Amino acid sequence: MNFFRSREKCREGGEEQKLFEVDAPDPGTQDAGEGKFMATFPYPYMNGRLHLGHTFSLSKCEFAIGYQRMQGKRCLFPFGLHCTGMPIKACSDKLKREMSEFGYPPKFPSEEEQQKMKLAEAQVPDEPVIVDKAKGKKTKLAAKTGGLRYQWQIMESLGLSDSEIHKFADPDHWLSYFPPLAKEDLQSMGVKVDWRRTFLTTDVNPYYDSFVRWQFLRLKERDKIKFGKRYTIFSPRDNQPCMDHDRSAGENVGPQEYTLIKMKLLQPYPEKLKSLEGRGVFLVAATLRPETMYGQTNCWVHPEMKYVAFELENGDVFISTRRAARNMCYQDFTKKTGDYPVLVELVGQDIMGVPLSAPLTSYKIIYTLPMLTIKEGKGTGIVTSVPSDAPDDFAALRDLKNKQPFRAKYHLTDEMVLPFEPIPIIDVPAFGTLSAVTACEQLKIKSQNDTVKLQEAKEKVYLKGFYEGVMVVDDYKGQKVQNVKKMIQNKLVQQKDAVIYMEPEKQVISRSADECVVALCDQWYLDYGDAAWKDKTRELLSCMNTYTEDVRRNFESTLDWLHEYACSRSYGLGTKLPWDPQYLIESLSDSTIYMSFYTVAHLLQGGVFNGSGPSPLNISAKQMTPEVWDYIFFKDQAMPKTDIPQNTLKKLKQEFEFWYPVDLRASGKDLIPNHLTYFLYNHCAIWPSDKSKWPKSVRANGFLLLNSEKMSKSTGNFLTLADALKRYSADGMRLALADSGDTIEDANFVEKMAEAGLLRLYTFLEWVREIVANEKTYRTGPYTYSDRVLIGEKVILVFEEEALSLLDMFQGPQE
Ligand code: ANZ
Repeated sequence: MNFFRSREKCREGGEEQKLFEVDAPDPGTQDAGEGKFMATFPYPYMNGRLHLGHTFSLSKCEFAIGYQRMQGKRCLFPFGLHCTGMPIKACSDKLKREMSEFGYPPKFPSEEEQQKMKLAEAQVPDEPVIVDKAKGKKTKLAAKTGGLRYQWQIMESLGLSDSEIHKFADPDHWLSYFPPLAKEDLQSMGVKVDWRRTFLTTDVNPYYDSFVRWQFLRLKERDKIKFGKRYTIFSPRDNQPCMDHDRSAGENVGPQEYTLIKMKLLQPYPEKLKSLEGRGVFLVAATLRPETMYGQTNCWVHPEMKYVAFELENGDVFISTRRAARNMCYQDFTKKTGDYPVLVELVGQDIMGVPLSAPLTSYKIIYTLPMLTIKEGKGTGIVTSVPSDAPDDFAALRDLKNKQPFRAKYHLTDEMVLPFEPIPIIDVPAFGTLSAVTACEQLKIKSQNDTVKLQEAKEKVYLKGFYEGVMVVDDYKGQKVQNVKKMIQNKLVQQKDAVIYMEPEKQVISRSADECVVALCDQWYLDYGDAAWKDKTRELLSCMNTYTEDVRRNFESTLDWLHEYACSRSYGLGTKLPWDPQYLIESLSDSTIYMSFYTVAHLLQGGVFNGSGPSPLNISAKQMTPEVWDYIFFKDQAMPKTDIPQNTLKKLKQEFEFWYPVDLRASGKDLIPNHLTYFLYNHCAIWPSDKSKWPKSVRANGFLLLNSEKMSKSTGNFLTLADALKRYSADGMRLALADSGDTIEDANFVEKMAEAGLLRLYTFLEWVREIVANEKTYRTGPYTYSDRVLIGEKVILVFEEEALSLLDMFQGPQE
């Protein structure tokens, strides 16, 4: 009985695989099927084995393909493997460094020594480490921070021996090692994949490489790719932009813009700053509310926080935290990018009670005063105070006014504090012209330590202030806050009283364990902010099935904020930009329309991952010119000039025409704000007027929990695909996957479910074996009435409408 042969047996015979090798029907032949269905899963990154999380998402394609096949459709499930980007190269470089420093096999310092080194490193968290690839010394820091483990030890934990590990110092080794394992694991799971179409990305595969170059040439011609200085999340250690895939923390975090208010230090300079006499020295405060600068009464510094006075390009001096200075030196503030010359190191108390001149406020002189809730990780650590509109500021100023000992503690005189009253600048309906004061009174806030109530007060007044607030200061009397915010910011910048400053919205850590900054970088970028392109993508979204409204809303909100996206980089693996080959195309940019490559991959590249086998249609990668790709992918193209025979070209085009568009793309929901949105954008850019090539549906699932807990390598609650197969067999695992969950909420793989499923299958198999073995002992002869009822019922269940006509076939000999 064929049905019960094991997957292994089928695989050995090659039957199962061949079953899923599907081509477009020959032209002119009547296709008996009910149409076609193509499902794709984002090709996984080849720096390790596939795990159960991958398996869960790809099972959505697998099950859809199974279902659609039963509907009689011609179904295609192709499966590529991604190698583009930084991590593989970064890991192989780490191995190289570890071997050069610790020998082969490496003798690492003991845990205790590592701990000490880590502590020593932690002393200088803000020091930028310049990566000098030629010299091993400085870069070795990169290999060690962020955990005690060395790359070598990580490889050991994958079960690799020393003699194998050293080979991974060559990035190409990763590309020959992991892809066959991915394929083997997936085959053991029995996925319905057409393996002839599998490929690797990067220039190790000249066919894919040529395809991506074609895509980028066309994007550039269509003005989708631009060049210029952009604010980008950047890793000083790696000396290049740090995109989502290259981060160990801070996914989807972008640059946050602040207005940096320059508060000029007045004479006499404090002791510590005497050496700067004669220079323009500014305390700089980061604010999101430039329109409130009319109401400044003082400037906050944290008495114990460390600050630096550093030199700007024009010779002026700024005072801020090191962290902020490090950001500024990548934004053209200082003479040399990446360098902020520190003139004086300070703590807050060194600059307490100093006189300042601040822009727009009616107080000619204001003073620095202490605030203990200033955060080190935000802005510059210097905060301007607007007690009329900021509850925190009002509470802190009132504390100082009410408590003489508090003033004395920080050596402040009464004149620095007592004369300063909140200035009415904005009228907020229901709160009046001193909204922060009103809110603090209403909530009975006693001091700056009432943090919970202060938070509530801020929530109350900020939103209302922004949407409904009206200016009362002379310059902008009667105008809405919303409308003047940008105008006032521009005015401050033009008067040189403020500058624009950027920093990551939240902390971003690169995979090389570096805290990232925002840098102005010359780069090629995809202009996802372009209004026309965005509108087209919205149009695509409106005709696409997202299965749930959640997913659609998620796409919509991404479209609202998405802007330029840097697509070039200088380190890693990938395809070179055709017109500027010093750059590589990064991993979220070479992965947007590659599903179209699947339709022809098996005809171009030999059945080997990187296309190094003989080409089935005898086409070399060199022959795949941009015009040939145009012919395959675009409607109504004339035959290109090429020595590829016309029939061969037609065959390629026909495969594409038959399989495209993608009917289903399934992935984790975390890819909606990046990969999946880029996927939509790029389909619009490449096929702007041929909607028949636009994706039909995207299905996004939640994360997979394992036995109701987060999957994590570090806690051990983790299963690779190979582990799961070993434990539960393909069928046990597949049953539990199907049962894990179907929505955008987190799904749950329950091991008991897999075991129970396996047991039930086993019992069923035993029962069948028994029945088959005892076949001889059963009643034979003509069908009884009951036999026919039973058969009839089965047929109805299986075929429903067609049942009646089919019943004739089961008449059998009459009683
Ligand atoms: C003037 C102002 C007026 C402010 C006003 C607020 C309201 P979010 O929105 O959380 O990003 N700030 C800046 N750096 C800070 C730091 N290191 N620690 C604590 N507070 C800091 O906060 C931005 C606002 O928080 C900034 O805008 C600044 O106060 C303060 F009616 O400036 B604001």
